[in-house]
Amino acid sequence: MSTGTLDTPAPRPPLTRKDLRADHPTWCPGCGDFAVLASFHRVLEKMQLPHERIVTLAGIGCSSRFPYFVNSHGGHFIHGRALPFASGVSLSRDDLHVFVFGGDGDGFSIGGNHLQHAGRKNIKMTYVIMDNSVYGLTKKQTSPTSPIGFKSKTDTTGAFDRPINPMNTLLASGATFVARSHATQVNHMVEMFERAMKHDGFSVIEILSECVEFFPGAFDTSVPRKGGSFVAIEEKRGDGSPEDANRHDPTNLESAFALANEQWPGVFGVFYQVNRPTKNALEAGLIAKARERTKGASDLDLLRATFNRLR
Ligand SMILES: Cc1ncc(C[n+]2csc(CCOP(=O)(O)OP(=O)(O)O)c2C)c(N)n1
Ligand code: SF4
Repeated sequence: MSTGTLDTPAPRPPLTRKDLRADHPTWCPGCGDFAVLASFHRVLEKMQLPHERIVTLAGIGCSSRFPYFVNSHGGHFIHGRALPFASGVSLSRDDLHVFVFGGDGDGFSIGGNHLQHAGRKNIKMTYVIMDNSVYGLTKKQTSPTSPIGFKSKTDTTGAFDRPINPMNTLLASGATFVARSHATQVNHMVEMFERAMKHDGFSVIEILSECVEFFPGAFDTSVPRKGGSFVAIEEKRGDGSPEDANRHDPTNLESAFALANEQWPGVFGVFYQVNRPTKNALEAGLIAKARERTKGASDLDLLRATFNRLR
């Protein structure tokens, strides 16, 4: 077998799920996050993305432990602050595929402001929010998606604040790919991951993922564990059939908001997907123009020139 040379590296054996696993997950037995991780390993295996091009980042929370369990570059940041870090990685290394993982608290509460900015700037990355409607790691506090009446350590007599609507929030952020899935639906999660990864822009998937310890049954009333009433969005196929008129057009923001406002838990799938220039591409264009203007000066020359101007 050829071992390759510096100029012609040896062909790499295909990546397997085993190669993609890292530490043994430490979640409670039965936690929905296990299935999200299994689906992620499956999609990486399917897409054969080399390890060195994958970056998995997270904030703090049970779901945010995700990067420990994926064999890739990765990092764990302050609660709610993974998105700014991920934005920096994505903008400086466009060749990497950046993933961010976290919970509903991390994404919609303490990190909610970052979501708005990553969305409106359309920074290239895939953000996965594992929504369990509770703060799991800190042992049962009300989260922004907890329903009214939910009894927790912060609302001992039942929550009375109106919960946010995650899909409305994600659509309003300006994200160019917005989808929802459910942790009992492995094939569906794989499909959503794959489509999000292929999207050129800020893609975000909310996955309903049960916390069996502090909010068991959060999604059971309408979506039984085995996915009995799991309803996938039917997207327009443009096949000219009469039924196509009633199918969802994911490029239509108004229809996406209408789906988001359906009775809980509504439907699952791609709510919205459009192409809009990414900040990565816009910045690259700006840098190329600057290089042209400065006749190929090095970064150091440019830095020196800037300092000299400021002096
Ligand atoms: C600045 C800051 N505030 C609060 C905390 C405490 N804290 C850690 S994780 C967490 C919430 C986790 O909930 P969520 O993001 O929904 O993730 P889950 O554990 O449910 O997956 C909180 C409040 C912290 N670590 N840092
Ligand atoms: S506390 Fe809940 S979210 Fe955290 S690992 Fe256990 S089941 Fe999962």
